[in-house]
Amino acid sequence: MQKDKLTMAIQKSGRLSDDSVQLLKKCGIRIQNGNNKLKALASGFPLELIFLRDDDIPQYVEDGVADAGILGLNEVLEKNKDVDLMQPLGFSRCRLSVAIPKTWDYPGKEILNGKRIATSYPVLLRKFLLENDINADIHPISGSVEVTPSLGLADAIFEIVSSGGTLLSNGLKEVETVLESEAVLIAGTSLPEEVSRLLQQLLFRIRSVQKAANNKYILLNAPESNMERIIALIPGIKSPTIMPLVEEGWYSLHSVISEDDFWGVIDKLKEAGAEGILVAPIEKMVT
Ligand code: PRT
Ligand code: ZN
Repeated sequence: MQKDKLTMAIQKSGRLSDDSVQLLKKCGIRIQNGNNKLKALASGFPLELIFLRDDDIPQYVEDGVADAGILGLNEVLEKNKDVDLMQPLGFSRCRLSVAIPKTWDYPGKEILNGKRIATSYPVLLRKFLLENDINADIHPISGSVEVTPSLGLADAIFEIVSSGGTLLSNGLKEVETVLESEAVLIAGTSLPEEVSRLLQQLLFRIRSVQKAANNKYILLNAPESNMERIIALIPGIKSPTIMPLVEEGWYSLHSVISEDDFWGVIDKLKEAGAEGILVAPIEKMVT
């Protein structure tokens, strides 16, 4: 039977859940019966959701029970299943780092030789140690990794760090960042054609939402004499829209500007004589 829906696994409850649902919402997709069940149908897109622990998502996608899934890159790489990485999603950013007691000196990675390192990411830690020719003991542990050095169970740890607060309150310091992670969309490696087409449609919506979040709509008034200089600063998607003002020799310019360039460009626009600068968010951006 031909599949007429995309089946996607998202985290049932945890750090990724709300942002995953919010992302779908921004793509015009709503979940009909909440996440208190194992499955839910979505409206606004032919999508069925399965709610799982993030650890289980790569296996479900590899097995084809789910066509796609949303989870942290850290977990995807740790599980090392046969899945395709389709799209970084920009939320749940964190890093996977080595941390040691803050009283230790840290001349370099080599001091990890002979040490016991506790982690909930043994696969990624083993890879890091091998790549750096370090011979250390890996202590796999599933939670509260940060307390293991003070309990005498480990010398160092390899764990997720976000604000760094947990390390600090456990007397540890971060010494090596091994992986920068964020939520990603993964997919099965051999999806049926119809499902693959639906996945591309969903990716198109996600990328439009992401582009919009990275750009702002800008409106300003500019004197005719400086028009070329101002256009060069905010060239927009194709070119800016220019409309004459009632006041002779003045124009209104509408364009799009990247969030990253924003403050640098605003100063230059003012120097070039721009006035009445308005900046507005963009909800969706299709280019
Ligand atoms: O139940 P389930 O298995 O689904 O969830 P989980 O408990 O395994 O995962 P969850 O919900 O805690 O995290 C899901 C994903 O969020 C992770 O795989 C990461 O990709 C991402 N993420 C982002 C984080 C953090 N930030 C984070 N701060 N995951 C965990 N932490 C923990 C970390 O383990 C450490 O104990 O927070 C502590 C450090 O935080 P700071 O801010 O004190 O540095
Ligand atoms: Zn988990």
